[in-house]
Amino acid sequence: MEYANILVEVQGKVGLIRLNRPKALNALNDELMDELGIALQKFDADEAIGCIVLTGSEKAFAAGADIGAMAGYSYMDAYKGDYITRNWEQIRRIRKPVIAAVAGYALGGGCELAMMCDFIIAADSAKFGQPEIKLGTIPGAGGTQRLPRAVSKAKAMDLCLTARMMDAAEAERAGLVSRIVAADKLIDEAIAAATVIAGMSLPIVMMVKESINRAYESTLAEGVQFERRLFHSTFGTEDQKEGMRAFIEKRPPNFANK
Ligand code: CO8
Repeated sequence: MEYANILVEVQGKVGLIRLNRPKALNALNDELMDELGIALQKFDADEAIGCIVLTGSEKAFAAGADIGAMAGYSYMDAYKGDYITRNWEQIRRIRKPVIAAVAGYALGGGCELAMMCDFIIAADSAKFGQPEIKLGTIPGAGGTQRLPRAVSKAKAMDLCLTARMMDAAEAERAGLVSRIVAADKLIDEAIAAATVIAGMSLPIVMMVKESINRAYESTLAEGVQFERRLFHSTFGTEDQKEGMRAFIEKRPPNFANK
């Protein structure tokens, strides 16, 4: 399929999606989000893909939802048409891991999109923020919900109320990003991390993702119980047999993804 707002390629077992509206710093409009949803779904369904990387340009992961597209909306436009918001949840339905590789601006909806991914690798040039308050609106894709879970209430309040940007070092200290890499190595490092993941057993990878995400939706006791049941279920897979046998035989595992 031809996309107008994203670029899609495959590197080994990794699906790479680049947001590609350079003139608007990858501002996120419905067309882009529709294409992103389709590309993510295709990689999720593709047995040759084990992990997905989502990135932007050197200057911007994404500078937010498209302000020009939504500036004139009435309440009824936004509510009835579900414009802007209708296709943002697609990424949460993806069962394979999605890594956000962020360089430059990740603002507003761009920061929210990065936070919807499973983890964020940041270039040293990355800047995160929720500046919606300056536009007379508030974050609408989880900024007030995922940010406090990721970085604490204090920092989330600070960012959302002052609209200031947080650089990569602060974002790593705060726990928003898992690692920082040199900007010119961002894609290589993200692909390398994704390739490591894609070399694991896919069903077990999916269980890890499901179980960690459950931590956000349950009490600790429920989450631990959920994890225990998934742990037990791994003993019904061929890959657990292969993984443990390979360890005992002092060789790398060769997972069958079963
Ligand atoms: N929307 C539309 N166009 C944008 C956006 C945007 N968010 N950001 C930048 N652009 C455009 C600019 O208008 C400009 O276009 P043009 O050249 O035609 O004038 C081009 O990109 C380059 O931008 P600048 O000239 O401003 O570049 P600078 O390097 O001077 O500044 C900044 C870069 C600081 C990133 C600046 O562009 C900026 O502040 N952008 C807006 C950031 C922002 O406010 N983001 C939040 C948007 S609201 C939002 O995201 C709500 C999310 C709700 C999601 C709900 C879905 C479920």
